[in-house]
Amino acid sequence: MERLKRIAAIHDVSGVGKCSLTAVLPIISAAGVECSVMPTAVLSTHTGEFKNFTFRDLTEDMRPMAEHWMSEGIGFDALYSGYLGSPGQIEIVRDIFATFKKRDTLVMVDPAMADNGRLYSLVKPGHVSGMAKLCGCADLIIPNRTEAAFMLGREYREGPVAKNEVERLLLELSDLGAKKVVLTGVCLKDDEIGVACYDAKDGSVEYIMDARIRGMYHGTGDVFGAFLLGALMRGRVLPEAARIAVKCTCAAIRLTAEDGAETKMGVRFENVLASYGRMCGESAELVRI
Ligand code: PXL
Repeated sequence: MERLKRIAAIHDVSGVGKCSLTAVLPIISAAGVECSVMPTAVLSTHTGEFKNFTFRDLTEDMRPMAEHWMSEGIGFDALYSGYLGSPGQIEIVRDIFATFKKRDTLVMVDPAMADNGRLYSLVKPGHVSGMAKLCGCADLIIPNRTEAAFMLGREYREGPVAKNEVERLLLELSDLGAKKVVLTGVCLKDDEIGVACYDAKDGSVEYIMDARIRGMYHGTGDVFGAFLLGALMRGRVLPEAARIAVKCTCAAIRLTAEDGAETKMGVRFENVLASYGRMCGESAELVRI
């Protein structure tokens, strides 16, 4: 039997709204990969569109959790960070990467802090530069266009962008230190949305696009990141994993649009998990019961 891969997901728990760990955990599991978690905070909901949410900071627990994992000899095939509550947490995550990264460990950073031209409501000064530094410790980063603009000190413009502009962003993002970049929210034509994948090893750029559905759907960055990492852990190369992740994320958005649910409640990824599991798994791992 193939060894079960294990990743550590370092994100918050937003109780309602299907982002961060409530999305990452089921998706990574559906890929047939073990998902260990380090919750950075517990909130009643995510911070977008909801008001009066609770926020319990877990910064104090992060180093002791990592130390315990070390003392138990626990290792990970990938380390995946997402929404972090403060610049202090970003520093702790950098140390955790340095401690747990081995030769074959994939470090994936989603600098989850902004969307649609704006920083998330709790993001404070120092967060953007801290995230840019954290991206420098990663093998793969997956910013959206707003996060890319903030980290590079560039202006964010809505709507379609030219390929040469996307490719300049990819190069500058890679200069932060990560060899591989997947830029999300890329729109070349008005009716399409997708991602651009860059690999500094050979300079390759691949665009993976799907039909665009209008509206601002929450948690899509986290859902995409989890679909991507699960497929990577199951041996898919980056463009192939990105193709799976775009397909599954767009399918979940389409289902949400058809269902008419409030966009702040997150996307209907649940109905996509079975197909995703099939896309990730070789037949040998699809245990029939
Ligand atoms: O990555 C999305 C996300 C995760 N966690 C929290 C958030 C958001 C987006 O708003 O507020 C707490």
